[in-house]
Amino acid sequence: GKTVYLKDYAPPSYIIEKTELDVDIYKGETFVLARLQFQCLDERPQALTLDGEALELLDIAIDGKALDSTQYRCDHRGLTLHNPPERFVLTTRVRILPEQNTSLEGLYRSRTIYCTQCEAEGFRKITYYLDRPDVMSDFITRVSADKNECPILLSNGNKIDGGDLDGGRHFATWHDPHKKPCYLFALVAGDLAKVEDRFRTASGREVTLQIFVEEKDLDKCDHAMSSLKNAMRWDEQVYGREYDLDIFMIVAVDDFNMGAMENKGLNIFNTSCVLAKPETTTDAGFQRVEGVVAHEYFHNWSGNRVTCRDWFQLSLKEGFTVFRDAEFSADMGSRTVKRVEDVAVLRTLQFAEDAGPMAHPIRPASYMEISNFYTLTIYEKGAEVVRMLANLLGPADFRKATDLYFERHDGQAVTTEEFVQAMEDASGRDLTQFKRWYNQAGTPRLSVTDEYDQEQRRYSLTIRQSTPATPECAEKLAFHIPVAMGLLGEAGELALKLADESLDDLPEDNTHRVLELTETEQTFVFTDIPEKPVPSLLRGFSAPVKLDYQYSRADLATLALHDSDGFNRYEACQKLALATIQDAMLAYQQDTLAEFVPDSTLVQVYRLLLEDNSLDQAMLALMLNLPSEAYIAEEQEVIDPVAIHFARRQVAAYVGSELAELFRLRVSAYDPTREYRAQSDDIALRSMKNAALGYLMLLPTAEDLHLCLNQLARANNMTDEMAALTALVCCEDNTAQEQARDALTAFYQKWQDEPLVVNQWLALQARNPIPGALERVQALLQHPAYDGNNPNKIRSVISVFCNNNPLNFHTGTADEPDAGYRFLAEQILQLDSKNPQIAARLITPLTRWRRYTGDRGQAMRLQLQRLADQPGLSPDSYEIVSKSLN
Ligand code: DPP
Ligand code: ZN
Repeated sequence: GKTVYLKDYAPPSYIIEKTELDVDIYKGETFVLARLQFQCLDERPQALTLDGEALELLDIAIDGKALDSTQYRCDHRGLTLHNPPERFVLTTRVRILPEQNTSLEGLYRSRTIYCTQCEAEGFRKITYYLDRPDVMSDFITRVSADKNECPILLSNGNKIDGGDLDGGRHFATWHDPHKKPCYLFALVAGDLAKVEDRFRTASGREVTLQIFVEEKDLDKCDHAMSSLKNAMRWDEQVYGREYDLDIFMIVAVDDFNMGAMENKGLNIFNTSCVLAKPETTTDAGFQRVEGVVAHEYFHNWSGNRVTCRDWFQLSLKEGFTVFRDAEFSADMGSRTVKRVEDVAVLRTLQFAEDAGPMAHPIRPASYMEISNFYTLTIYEKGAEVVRMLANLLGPADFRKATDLYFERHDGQAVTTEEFVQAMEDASGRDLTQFKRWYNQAGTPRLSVTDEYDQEQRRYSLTIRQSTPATPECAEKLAFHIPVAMGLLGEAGELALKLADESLDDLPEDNTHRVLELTETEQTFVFTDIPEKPVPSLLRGFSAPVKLDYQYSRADLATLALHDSDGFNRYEACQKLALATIQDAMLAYQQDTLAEFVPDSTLVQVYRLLLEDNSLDQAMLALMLNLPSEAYIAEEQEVIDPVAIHFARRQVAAYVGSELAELFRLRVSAYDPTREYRAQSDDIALRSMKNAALGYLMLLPTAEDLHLCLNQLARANNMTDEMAALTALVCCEDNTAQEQARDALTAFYQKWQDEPLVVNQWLALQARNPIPGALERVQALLQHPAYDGNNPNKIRSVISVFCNNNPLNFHTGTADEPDAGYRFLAEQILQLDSKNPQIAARLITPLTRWRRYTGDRGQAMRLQLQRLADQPGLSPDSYEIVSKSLN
């Protein structure tokens, strides 16, 4: 593997002013004619190398004159022109094989549709080019294909020409008036149906909106379309950003490595992120469609109009755009719910990444394969860093700063430095220290201690920060960390005054402060505090850190029931549940789990919450949700997945039986024929009712089983149908198990023609914790519903089993405890030569081997070694394997 370093960045020696492509699609082969207008920027180099992979060069000419073999050189990485002129037109003609392209990068075929994926470095599989984001060009693309097979021909920008050709073929020509890097290029050809709508921008321009899908999916486009219009309006109102072309197109394809792609004017989506209707799509699915449609749309400004100079800057567009889409979703639904869901992902998956061998800062200093860096760190932690900036600046200055950023850099390819510079210039704040968030990896840990002085009525909080070593850096400098907080007393929130604040400066809401931690250790002193308070710390999860404070269970109950900050109420529940589960883990290790009775505080708190009618039901469901096995694992020094599973289950069963009456009320009070709406209050009702059902089905009575089967039979939407099926399938009760087998078969028969529903059916079985999962998963791989070339299917079965079924993945089979690890390695090896991007992603669970006890860790390591020893392993997989073994 060859490593690329940020410090080696050099601007391109040539730009490509104009790019003209003729893409002629035939059965089995496609011809790409490229005319590129090159212009040297400074001193003329001796050679110019263009990127190109898997291309068969047929013709090559400069300024119309064919080159002889002394004038260029071609290899498997690209094309080198010797002694190129200062300014010239390069014409190349290549042959490519989309039908055989299983990597799903470049031009490929998904079912009947030809489509492209160019980010990050896929364009080089279409033609020879300067495939780097700081080369921005004007694109004219002419596509031709058989008219019957491909009646729809699309590319970026506006359609400027089209018509029939000989031999039953036709063509369309598209021009994109905005200069763009080639990673934003897109082309689609196929037999597609469309839904069309219109949007009038704030300045009164009419934009045509089109969603292209296979005919059978026309009934699943409404939600994406309304989400798109909401996103367009929101970006005008919140960021002052208007859309800039006459047409905006979305195309749905079934085979896609990512969720979706923001190509200029022609977004290409994984069907899983665009299609939705109540019968086939869960509430989570609806919310995902809304979020991803908005995310890709928002990229039009944060990514396309202002793009990245190089791929080290990926978080410039991704972190910012995730922050934008999260705020959009918060405004469309429930803000606290959205925050809780995002933080849960961040601090299980991203924190684990930050503590593992692939840890990297949100602006990495090096990489081997850029597609391995589309990570939770770049996206989710990147978004947290933008969120901290937004909170430090406040709404008015943050808006000033983003306006400045967009205006100053419109049409440019820039770095994260320029983003922070705009924040500094607009606000006058010095963000020098804050910038360490961009360069240092690892999750900071805050240890908080406090002291109350009754006589002086002073309360002091001492906060220490430390960040563990990560592969790129052992010694960390102190971060600038905003800690939002308040203090709870007997009668409620206390008025706050820091010792160095003057009475005139006190904010209007005097019960809330943001402490800015900049030193390794700092003490904040509050005066005139009448009693020893319970501190509510890191409200709203104001920074991506771990926080330790020795709360008593009574303190946690106080916060869970009375904090004004919704996030911290949830957080207190999580901490309380975590402590209870940790007690149970201790019992497990001492072989006394069967007799273990949990501390009653948790159930007392849950009961009071359930009886509080004023609570948002979605928040209630989240507060009652025990920490996930992944989150519990993230909190363990050495991970014991078996203890975690059984301890968590024991606590869940206890909660379920103690509160059974209240849960039963929730389930039976719900009318399953109630009309489905994907609105947050309805989603909230369903989520609480289904959480209740989940608890009841841990140790179901005959009545509970009946409630579950009734819901399964009568549900008019996939959320309720899937919740009932899940509760049934994961229930260990013998009667339930018999019912579950029939229900799974019936469900498949009912939904076999809906691939996205079949994916959910596969995923449910892959994550079912009941012993025997590996055998079940192996059987699923032989099922007609499975397709080993389709990323969504691979994710639904293999990823879900290895990531979301820790008990079975880590215990294997009765005879072979390492069978899960070997299974994963075999799947990776099979996939690696076909689709290296997806293969490399599958490796993640094995990379965590150091966190597990001796035998397990070594068995995981052995499989990594097996991958490392494989001749011809892809660079993608090699990078992850080699870094993990180091
Ligand atoms: N498709 C990915 C995203 O939108 C990469 N840009 O985040
Ligand atoms: Zn993105």
